Parts: sequence; structure tokens; C-alpha cells
Amino acid sequence: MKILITAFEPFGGEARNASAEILEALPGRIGPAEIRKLIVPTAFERCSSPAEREILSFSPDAVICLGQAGGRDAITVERVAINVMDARIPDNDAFAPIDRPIDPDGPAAYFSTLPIRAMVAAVQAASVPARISDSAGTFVCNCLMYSLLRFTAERMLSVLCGFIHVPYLSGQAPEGLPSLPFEDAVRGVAAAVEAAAVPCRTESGTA
Ligand code: PCA
Repeated sequence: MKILITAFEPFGGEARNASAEILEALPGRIGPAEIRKLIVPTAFERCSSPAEREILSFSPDAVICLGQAGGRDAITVERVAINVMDARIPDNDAFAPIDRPIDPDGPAAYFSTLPIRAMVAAVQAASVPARISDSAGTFVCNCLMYSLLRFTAERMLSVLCGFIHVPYLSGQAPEGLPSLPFEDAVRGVAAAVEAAAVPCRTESGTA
């Protein structure tokens, strides 16, 4: 079975993005899954098309998007993506939409199709703090999650799809904000990915 994992370029004037550093450190195989990695631009209008192309060419069983949520103190598996773009800061194209829909004709929201509760439990079992999050925000991460769930739903692709936000890494967090040691972050995300690999394997009947 195959899993596509995406992460984001640095944004907001920051030099690093924890999600990209974690992605780079993940192994090429996690449990039964062959891993394909893709970094996407932190830009509303350019984030989803590289991932959509990769979904069509790689035909993954699951897509797990990673993004950085500076200020959070745990790995958070997102439950839902909403049909809004509301940018507190400009994206990497200097685009800062306010109160705009991602898709004027699209549904209000899409739920993650990943096994989010099992993923959180797996991260916690790896001794890394984790919880379900009920908001992926209204910036580019939410936009990517919404766009890929719409893409897979509209094409009726049997691809599980969802999003994990990661905290700042140790040494990266501005003064006073929480962070995770790099090794913990990588181990936690790998555990979440492995938990997501189980239902795919059962459904497709392949290892
Ligand atoms: N985090 C931002 C966009 C890119 C990233 O890593 C977000 O939470 O929307």
C-alpha cells in the first residue's frame, strides 16, 4: 500500500517549517506503507495542484498532509476542513483573502476520512502528546485539506485523506511558546501514519 505525505514550505517570514523538517526525516516505508513525500507551497492558490497531480500519478491509498501550527502543544489530528479562506497574515504569494470561500459552489465542510481517533491513540502510545483538533484554522493548511477532500470526493477516489498539525520544534519556537523535541515529533507523526495505514490495508486486502 502507498501513502502520500505532504508538508509546507516556511511562511510568515519564518526560516523553518516544522512540518517539512519532520517529513524529510520520515523513513521511506512506515509499517506496510511505501511513503511518497511532497513539499507544497504555502500559497492558497498553488498548494493543492501539486498534491492533486501526485494523487493521480502515485495512486496512494491515503494522503496525509502535515502543517505547522505554532503555539499548539501537541500533535493535532484535524477532524474537519471548512470552506473559508481568512488570512491573518499574507501567504507566500502575498495573498491574504478575508472571509472568502475556497469554493463558492462547494459544501460548507469536509470531514477527514482518516481514522483520526486511532491516529491520536497511536501518537499517545508513542509517548508523544496528541489530540483531535476541531479546527484546522482558516489559512493555507485548512485550504489544502478542504481542496484535497473535495478533489478525492468529487472524483470518487478511494483515497483516505486528512491533515495533521504539528507544534514548533525545540529551538524553533519563539520565547514563551510550546515546542516538541524533533525526535518526538518524528516518532509521533510516524506512529500516526502507521495507524492510518491499517484501515487502508484491510480495505484493499494488500500488504
Ligand atoms: N501552517 C499554516 C500554513 C502552512 C503551515 O505549515 C497553516 O496552519 O495554515
